[in-house]
Amino acid sequence: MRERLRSLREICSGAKDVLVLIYSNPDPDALASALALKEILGTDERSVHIGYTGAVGRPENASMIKLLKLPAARVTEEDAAKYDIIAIVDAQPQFFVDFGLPRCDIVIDHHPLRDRVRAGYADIRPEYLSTSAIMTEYLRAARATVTGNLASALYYGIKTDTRNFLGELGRGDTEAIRWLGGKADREIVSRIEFSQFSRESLDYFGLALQRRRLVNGVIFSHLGTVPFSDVCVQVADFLIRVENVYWAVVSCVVDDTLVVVFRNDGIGKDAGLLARSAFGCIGSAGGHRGMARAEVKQDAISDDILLSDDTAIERFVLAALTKVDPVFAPVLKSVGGQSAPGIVCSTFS
Ligand SMILES: [Mn+2]
Repeated sequence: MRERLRSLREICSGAKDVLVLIYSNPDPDALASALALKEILGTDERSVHIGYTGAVGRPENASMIKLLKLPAARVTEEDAAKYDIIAIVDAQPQFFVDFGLPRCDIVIDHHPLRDRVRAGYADIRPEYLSTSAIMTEYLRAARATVTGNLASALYYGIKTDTRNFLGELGRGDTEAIRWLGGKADREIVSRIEFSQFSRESLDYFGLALQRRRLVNGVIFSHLGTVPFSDVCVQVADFLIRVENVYWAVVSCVVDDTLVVVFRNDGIGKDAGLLARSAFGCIGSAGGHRGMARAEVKQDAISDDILLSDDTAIERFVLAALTKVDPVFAPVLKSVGGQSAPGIVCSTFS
């Protein structure tokens, strides 16, 4: 670690402005890792800024930023271009699809390596479940001051990425958890954890329950227009936990996009395949066996089906699903829709 720390600092020698960049919407592991890197690289002569390319979505992430006073802000491509050094944490340059990276000097991440990373300094450890655990090692090697806030951020970052320490923890993760455990402020951590739902989201939960269709273990609910698709995800995560439900599909409309979120009980089903087969040829769709998501723009849907028409969208979504899997047919029937023969999207998309 000493050697790594030395080369990491060497890359930054002479740099006055460093940007720690988080790809897309900031999540706890990325935020905590960025804060740790700021602590390691910041000096009297060098300022380190934390920026993200997306937006703060989930209420617990907003609450983490607020409670831990995290100095993170959204950055544009133009902003990023002004820095001497750009460091990426919890992501790799190849992940950046809708953001033109002006440069990339440092990469510290735990995701599997997708492609060779071109950066002055790269530390990628797929055997770790979080970047926060890697950053904890840097802090320890640097003998840096770890405040209660920084320890809490890292502890929560690991907790989130390991799904409450339940993942297959490696030695690095376990050691970081042990070390941070005594330093993190448990009260702040639980306050962040208990802000999972925004007050506004309660209205959509109400709507979701009212509009739910539950037939033979398949539950479907269309929320109509919502401000953020996160609420759609939260409702789906909730509905799949209902007894004897093995498929939960929740749809909503955000701006000009229909979002469909899939969850199942994980037994002999493939949510990603279903999403791709039903919507892959008219929009973007994908995911894992247990959870998936599809997004379809209004332009890709025929003119007589408007995203603002809740009944038409319910039938449209369920008809597309029924074409792929007949388990959705009874739900489609319950909304007055009819299954029509049609082409199933390529399952290889
Ligand atoms: Mn992570």
